[in-house]
Amino acid sequence: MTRHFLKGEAQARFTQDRIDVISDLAAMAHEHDARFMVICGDMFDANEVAPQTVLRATEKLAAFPVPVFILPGNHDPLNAASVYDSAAFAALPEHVRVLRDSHIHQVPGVPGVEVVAAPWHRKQVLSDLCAQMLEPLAPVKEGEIRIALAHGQVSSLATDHQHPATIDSAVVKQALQDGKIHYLALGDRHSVTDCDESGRIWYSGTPVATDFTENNPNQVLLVDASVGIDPRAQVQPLTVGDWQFEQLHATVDNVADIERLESKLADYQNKESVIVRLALTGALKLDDSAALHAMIDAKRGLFASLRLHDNQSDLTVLPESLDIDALSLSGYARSTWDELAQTAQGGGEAGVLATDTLELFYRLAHRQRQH
Ligand SMILES: [Mn+2]
Repeated sequence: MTRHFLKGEAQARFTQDRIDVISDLAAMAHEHDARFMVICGDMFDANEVAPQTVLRATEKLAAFPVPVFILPGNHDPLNAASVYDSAAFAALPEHVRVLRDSHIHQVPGVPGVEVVAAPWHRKQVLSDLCAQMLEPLAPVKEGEIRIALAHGQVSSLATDHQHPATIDSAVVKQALQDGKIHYLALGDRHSVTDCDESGRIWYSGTPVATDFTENNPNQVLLVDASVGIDPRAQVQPLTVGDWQFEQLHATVDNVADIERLESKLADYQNKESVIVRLALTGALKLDDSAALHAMIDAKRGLFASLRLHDNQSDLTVLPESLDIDALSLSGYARSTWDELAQTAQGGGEAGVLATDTLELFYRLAHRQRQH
């Protein structure tokens, strides 16, 4: 997954961590004595993912200590270009299974437990694949357990109820009541979400955070069905990933505000895996604005990414507020400064440009004086 705000080593680390999480999950499966794992779609961002990523991911899947079931989602559907038809997947051992149809699959080594799935065959679908999977199912035999896997928006949470691919919650609830399935594992939403009071319909979120919009990312769900999944599955979110996407809102009007922001930034742990987007509002004197930008520049290297979010920031710089004599400018530099200051006070597009130039000028002159 390429993130435009991640440069060089941070991007490489992010990509590798998203692969390494498979090994972390394997260790957790072992630690918690999980009997199998399900991945509910969008394991890959796209079918056109780098071959290196596929190779590295499949090698880790091959080493997984328990069976793994993979559901193709809308980002990695089973179309003509499917990543799941690549040589790397063809070479995987039997215990890693891509769910290509809605047949019932017994879980190897776990008698009486089965999975059934609704894979995506194209990027866009125009029907409720989950309802289609559930419809023909007979009730599960006494004492057996059936876990269903589906991908997409569920109607109880959907903002777009009219979309034909929306998973109808009522149909799922009926299937649970009829004993056709015991639990629906959902993918697509990157936030851990308990979708129903029955506690048997969950999104597991994403094991590694990928965006600012996610709630509860970096999780995986441990679902305990061993004591009979009725009346309520025991679902325990476990933390796995450690990437953080943080949008930091702050008002900065003076030096004290800048110091407060600096100490907030200092408080982050594992900064190399934290992506910060600053949404700043305020009116700063020119020298304070220069100090703010110098502070951000100085901290930037600590973080995976640290930048001002232009769309959500509203910083006004007050060029006339600067005590120019403090800079001891003279001659050509002084006359250039005065000219820029005049343009800045004229406002408009030229004024904004002149203010930016003054700020840069100030930072350079200030730095010069410190040396
Ligand atoms: Mn999806």
